[in-house]
Amino acid sequence: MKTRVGIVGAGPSGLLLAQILHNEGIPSVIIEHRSRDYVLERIRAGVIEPGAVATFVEHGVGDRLLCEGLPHQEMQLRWNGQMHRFNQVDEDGRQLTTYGQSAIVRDMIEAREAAGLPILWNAKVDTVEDIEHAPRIHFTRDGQAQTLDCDYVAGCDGFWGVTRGLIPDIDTHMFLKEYPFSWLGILTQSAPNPDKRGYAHSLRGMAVASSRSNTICRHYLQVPPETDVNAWSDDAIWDELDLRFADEGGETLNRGPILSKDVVRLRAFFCDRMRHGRLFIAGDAAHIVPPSGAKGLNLAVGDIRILAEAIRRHVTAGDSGLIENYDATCLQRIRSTVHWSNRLAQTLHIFPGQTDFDTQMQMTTLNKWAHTEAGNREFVQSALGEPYPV
Ligand code: RFL
Repeated sequence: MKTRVGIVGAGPSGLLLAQILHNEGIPSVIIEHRSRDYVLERIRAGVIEPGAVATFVEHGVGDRLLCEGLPHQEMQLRWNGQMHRFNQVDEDGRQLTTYGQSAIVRDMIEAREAAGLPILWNAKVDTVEDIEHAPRIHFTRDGQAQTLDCDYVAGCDGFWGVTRGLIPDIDTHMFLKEYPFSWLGILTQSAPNPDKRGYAHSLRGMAVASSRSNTICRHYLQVPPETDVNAWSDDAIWDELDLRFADEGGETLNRGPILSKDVVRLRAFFCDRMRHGRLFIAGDAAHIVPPSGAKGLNLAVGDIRILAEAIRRHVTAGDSGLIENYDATCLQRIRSTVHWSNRLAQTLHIFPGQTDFDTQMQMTTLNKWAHTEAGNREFVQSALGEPYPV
């Protein structure tokens, strides 16, 4: 098999890259380890920056997002048992949109299938040879070893993928932080509470209440890192959410059947080398941010815009400028987004051994974001995301 761009992974990064390349008339093949159903059912991101929404719309996969996405004009953050409303619309009217990542992934898979373009499901990439000159991707499908020859390889295979490890000395280019806690997440069939949303800073640990639609919610609890999801009964999860969201009004969260439960470890990492020869890594393969910032998918969109444009310039005009500057261009946005996400995580969570002094410092930051003009502007701009360089 042969193509122009071999894409490893059918997550949001790989699918968006394939879509943009297709619109530019550049052929690609996506190789995905998991089944179509597995990829469609993976529950993840929900908060999308205006620049990412515009990117999906511009490339023909944003119609449903525009119709069904929920505008997100304010965020609620509570501490000391009091709710504070944060404006999330800037002076140009830009705002965030809530739309599940699985819905975006579905929209992009359906667009690709409607165009009759290839996604190889259940195909695990093992390695890539001759990365510097004529890349050949080796993968296993249905127990059979196969290869794909291409001019460029896009490593869109997430944090646990193989492509990052193909960049020489990558360990010395990686910056990693493991947070001393996890998030226990639940997907529930329940109506959102208009005044019990957003983040709760509580001495019991942070909590999040968010909605996917008018009948489906996604809530999280900060829990110790090695938490067994089965150790928490459904009632215990609801009770703990209510304790962390407690305020004077006494309102509790609307309860309903818990459709799924999971625990994710919080970490942040990025690497300052994202390219080797004709291999480029993007999205979660190159960086992870703690989910409190809701930035992972949005960062991936930034990388993919740059990568697609770099390949387009090289293919159509032989211009290798952006290819050579791929990591430096991506890193401008990555560094500041990792910085913001880490700051938010440090301010919202309760850390082991946290003292009253530490808690006072967190509240000073929260008060500044909520109640000063400069603090609020910083908060809104960081939440809405920086402009894309390309
Ligand atoms: P993905 O989504 O991990 O996809 C990688 C794909 O590569 C496949 N793969 C392979 N395929 C072939 N061969 C191999 N050897 C392979 N190894 C792996 C995998 O099966 C998979 O299909 O990475 P991608 O595309 O870069 O997308 C990144 C986003 O998924 C991620 O950043 C977001 O989900 C992060 N995130 C959020 N981002 C936001 O922008 N807004 C949010 O509100 C938001 N909420 C979240 C989140 C992530 C969360 N978790 C999972 C910690 C909430 C949570 C709880």
